[in-house]
Amino acid sequence: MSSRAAKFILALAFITGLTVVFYIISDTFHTYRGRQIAHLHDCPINATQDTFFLHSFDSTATSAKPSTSKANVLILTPLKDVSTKLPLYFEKLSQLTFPKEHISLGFLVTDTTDGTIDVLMKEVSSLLNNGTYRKISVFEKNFQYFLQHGSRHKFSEQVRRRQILAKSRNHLLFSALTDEDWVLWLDVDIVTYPSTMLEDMISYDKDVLAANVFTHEKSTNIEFVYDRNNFIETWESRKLLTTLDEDQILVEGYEEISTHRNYLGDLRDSGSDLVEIDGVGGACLLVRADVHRDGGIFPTIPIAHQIETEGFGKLAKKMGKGVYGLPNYVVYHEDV
Ligand SMILES: Nc1nc2c(ncn2[C@@H]2O[C@H](COP(=O)(O)OP(=O)(O)O)[C@@H](O)[C@H]2O)c(=O)[nH]1
Ligand SMILES: [Mg+2]
Repeated sequence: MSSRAAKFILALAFITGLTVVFYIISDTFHTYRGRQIAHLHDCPINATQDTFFLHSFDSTATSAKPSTSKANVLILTPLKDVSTKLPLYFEKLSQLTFPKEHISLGFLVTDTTDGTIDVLMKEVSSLLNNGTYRKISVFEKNFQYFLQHGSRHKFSEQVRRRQILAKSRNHLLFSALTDEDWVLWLDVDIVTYPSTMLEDMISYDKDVLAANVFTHEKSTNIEFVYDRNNFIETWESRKLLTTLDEDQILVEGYEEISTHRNYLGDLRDSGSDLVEIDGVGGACLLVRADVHRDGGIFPTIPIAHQIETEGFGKLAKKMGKGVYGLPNYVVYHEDV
């Protein structure tokens, strides 16, 4: 064989090799982009070759690009028996003006008895076909905790209910968060919010930021504060805290226990645009993703006498993070 022919064959082999490597890399990248659905059936997800890649948090410089529309946001919603609520939830999401290619969605379905998973999979499948969002992940995790929907606000059920919800949020967070800059916790039954909500809330550039959640009474249409987990400690409430047993857990909005706190809801139209708060609700809550990565989870045992989202607020403060609420940025829970 002439040396020219040998060089030609060598060059051809080199180009073929490069093409194969390129396809492997692009396929890995596509799989990582994750337009796929994972189920979490009480078993660990194994790392496969498909998910093996290096992502440097230093090179993304998460804190340097928080307020740009190039930031990536993960919207997380825990779900339980909400098949009838999903269509409106997805319709509202579709109206967000934040670029969809920078929005990931994550769901965790628990102990469902009403076909929530089937409805969710149908909604998600049509979104995947349209290639609308950056990534969509669906997980299922059952706790064998069944409660009549109408009994969910009974005082006696609160600690158990909130512990399960805390576990659900943690499982969802640990499973869905990858490289995003922000996490928006959004309950499925938050039915009215501005389409610019992500841009608006991110622009405050706070570690933890709660919108003010109101609702209407069904029969009278009277508006009132829904989420009392967005609270501010007072002199009196701090005094009460010093009298409690170490493992005693407080919950808001029950006449069985008066906590003496002030609520974000009551500061609406007070003239302040942004206030520091102590406890947070998870109905509509923006969190800098690094707060979660630094250790901010939803406690199932009391942190400063609080669990779940209020416990997260307390924990974030103890971690030195800024925890704020927006008195005049009102979103609405479905009528009650
Ligand atoms: N995965 C999961 N989601 C839950 C559970 N309980 C409630 N949810 C969801 O968590 C969010 C808040 O629950 P909800 O009952 O509306 O709380 P409330 O409005 O504060 O009474 C909603 O999106 C529910 O569908 C649970 O045990 N597991
Ligand atoms: Mg609700």
